[in-house]
Amino acid sequence: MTDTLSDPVEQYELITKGLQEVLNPQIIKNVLENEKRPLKLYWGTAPTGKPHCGYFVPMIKLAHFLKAGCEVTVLVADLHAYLDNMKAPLEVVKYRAGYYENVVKAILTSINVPIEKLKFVLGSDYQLNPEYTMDLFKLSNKVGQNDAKRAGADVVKQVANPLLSGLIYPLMQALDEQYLDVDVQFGGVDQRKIFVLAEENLQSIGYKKRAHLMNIMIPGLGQGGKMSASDPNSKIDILEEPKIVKKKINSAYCAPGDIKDNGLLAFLEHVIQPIQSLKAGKETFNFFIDRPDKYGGPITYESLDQLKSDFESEKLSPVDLKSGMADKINELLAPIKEKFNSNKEFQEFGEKGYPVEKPKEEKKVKKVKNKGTRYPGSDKAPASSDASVEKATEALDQTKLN
Ligand code: STL
Repeated sequence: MTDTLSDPVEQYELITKGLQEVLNPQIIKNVLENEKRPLKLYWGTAPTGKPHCGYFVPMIKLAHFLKAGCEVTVLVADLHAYLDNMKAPLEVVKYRAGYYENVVKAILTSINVPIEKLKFVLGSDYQLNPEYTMDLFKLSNKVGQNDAKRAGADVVKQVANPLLSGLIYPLMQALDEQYLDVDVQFGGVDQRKIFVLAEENLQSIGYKKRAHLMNIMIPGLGQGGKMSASDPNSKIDILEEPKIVKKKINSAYCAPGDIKDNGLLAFLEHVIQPIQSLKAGKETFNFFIDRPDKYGGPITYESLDQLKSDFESEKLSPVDLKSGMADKINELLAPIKEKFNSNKEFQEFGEKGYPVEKPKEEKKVKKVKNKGTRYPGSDKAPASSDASVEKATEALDQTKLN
């Protein structure tokens, strides 16, 4: 795993392997082929809720970037976590940032990726400097409110009464490319609109346009696919207990014979297979299912296509797929949990970053009697305002995140 590639064509191939989209590939090719220097690249993450198994996906790409000889920076965007509707309140954000750094390092180490060359930067370490502030003001005189709002639409939590912070967020993310001195920013395809905003505006304040690399978003465990902060069953925490992993996998949506809308098969394809291939140094797949004898007995798949085709023809049942998946995920999480258990600082970041709240009394949402629209004093139709429902849902979401 320590050997890095030196041929520009091979490097480009590995850098872009498995991605959904590449914007401005010529910027990358120029660095590799003409400037002949290591490509500088960063991935940003905002330390909000606890990281879940979806984090394996960008980690696999960080492994590729390092193997391709890139200079890789991980930005722990603490101020962004605060600017996103205060998902991370200021009192806890520095612990969450420490927690995220430990999680990223633990995941990478668990999949045999050397992390000595990986650089970690905390957003607030440079984003509060006067030069950065001045650039933010300059950019705020170039980008319109509507464009800034649209850029953040897929990333910043959308609420009834949007805060100004949601407009600052994308502008700062654009500036980060300059201040982290990179050629490329990498992120999920949910970042696309912010990436385009950066491409369209950095030059107006005298900085160069960067290339952008985008990963696919993997679906969650529920039907219809998305991992959702407010549905704990849709995702598995990086430090989840084996029993809970089993329970969540067992309740995952997994229709017999349907290989399309299936979060488990997607996880096999986009996480398990790439990790096994990374570790082996060649394309590999190995998946053991401890199937009861009466259903055909234990089986090992050495090809994902074979597994999928058996699932599609219902030779492999959801129950058996789930049992193999739960074992595999627990195997994946075991070394990460070991790191956590043997590292006092990591534990402290977890406790202080995500303090366990005393069970709160159910918040009472004031019921408004539906008197219709024609009683004295009524000005509008709605009996219960959308805003109050939004607020109540938000309060619930927040409790789950914390
Ligand atoms: C999230 C979840 C996630 C990634 C991000 C935020 C990215 C944040 C970010 C902030 C500043 C940057 C780059 C990226 O410069 O998976 O809530």
